[in-house]
Amino acid sequence: MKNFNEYFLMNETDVLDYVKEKTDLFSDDSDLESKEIGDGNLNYVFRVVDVNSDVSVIVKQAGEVTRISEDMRISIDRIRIESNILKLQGKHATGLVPKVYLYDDVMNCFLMEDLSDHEIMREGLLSYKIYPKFADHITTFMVNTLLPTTDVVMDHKEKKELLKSFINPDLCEISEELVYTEPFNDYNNRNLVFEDNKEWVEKNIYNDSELKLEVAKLKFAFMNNAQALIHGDLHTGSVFITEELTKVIDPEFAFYGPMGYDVGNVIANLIFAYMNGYVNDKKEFIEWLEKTIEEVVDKFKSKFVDYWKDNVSDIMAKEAGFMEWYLSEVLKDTAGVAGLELSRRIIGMAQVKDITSIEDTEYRLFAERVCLSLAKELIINRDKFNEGKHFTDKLKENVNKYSA
Ligand code: SR1
Ligand code: MG
Repeated sequence: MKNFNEYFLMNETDVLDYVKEKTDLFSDDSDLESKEIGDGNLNYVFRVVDVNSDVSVIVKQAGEVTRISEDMRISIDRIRIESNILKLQGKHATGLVPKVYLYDDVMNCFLMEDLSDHEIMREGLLSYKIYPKFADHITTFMVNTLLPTTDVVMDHKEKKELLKSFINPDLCEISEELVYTEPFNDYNNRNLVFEDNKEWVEKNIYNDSELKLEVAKLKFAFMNNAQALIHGDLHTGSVFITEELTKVIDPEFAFYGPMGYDVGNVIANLIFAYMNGYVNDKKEFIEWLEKTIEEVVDKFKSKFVDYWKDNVSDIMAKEAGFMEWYLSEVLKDTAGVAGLELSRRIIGMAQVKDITSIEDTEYRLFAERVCLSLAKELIINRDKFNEGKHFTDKLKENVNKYSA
């Protein structure tokens, strides 16, 4: 048996020895099996189960290169960030994230609650499943994890300490490149544009200088607005879900940034599911998504206001009109980021199955152009999206435009 005093990348067998050595979760007569189940772009995820008792655990380990590309070397410190933020989010939003059992700074891994009775939300959405409680759960998660980490609520010195411990340069660089830069110029020559859409993207995205100026403004806000401790990658692949329960996972991109980054990501990824449902004629599904997109915005706003009123601590933040101004800035960022996420998942290197699984070329082009045209409006006119309906009206307007 290997010892675990020096870092190496574990395989399925190593993980069995690891959990026996490091935890008392399993009894001596346990019969353990392990399987690598990770399907993300970065890390390795193992499920270990005792076939006799059904007790199980997840082991997540960071490798020194990413799974999506061996050329991308990123700090394995991301696993410390992920396990620490999960613990913090568990305090602020109890029941909405998995429990963390152990963090190991040598093996750069952590152990957490197994959620195998849940399903990755993107997969469920690809089977047109409806999750009636999602909007309520995700807005509680966002308000309860974002607002308490701001200067509005927190002691300012404590906030700065927290900010220091969540400095995450490598992962931020990935977002700065993949979200805020490459989709608009392909300067690293690794965008994955659907062949039949190349000319359209060239003309309508790469050559639109008004759009690129607005993206530049958003990029510098992402890098400089240390507003809240954000999840940093809140798409539907970062959510484990059932009809009743929602658990947010994979916060390795967490850092102090603009809170609209999280809200905008949620909205954009619901729009991808909507477009997939639309081209596959799933009426009930897209009606639920339309309502859900609206509720994500509107419930976020009302819960934000309630949380603010109960918890604001900074004396200047209590000035009349300040909360309204602050929230309108968050909503502006939300719209801008929704537009960025819609763009980068269609043009950039990290794509989403909701769109890439559309086999019919005409439908795929339709879905892509609706998303990209909507994206441009969200980015350029981001101050005009401050209610849920503003998002769905524009979505439907673009659907109608390209259906014609
Ligand atoms: C190199 S990682 C590519 C993407 O996967 C993650 O989930 C993030 O969204 C990142 O941008
Ligand atoms: Mg992830």
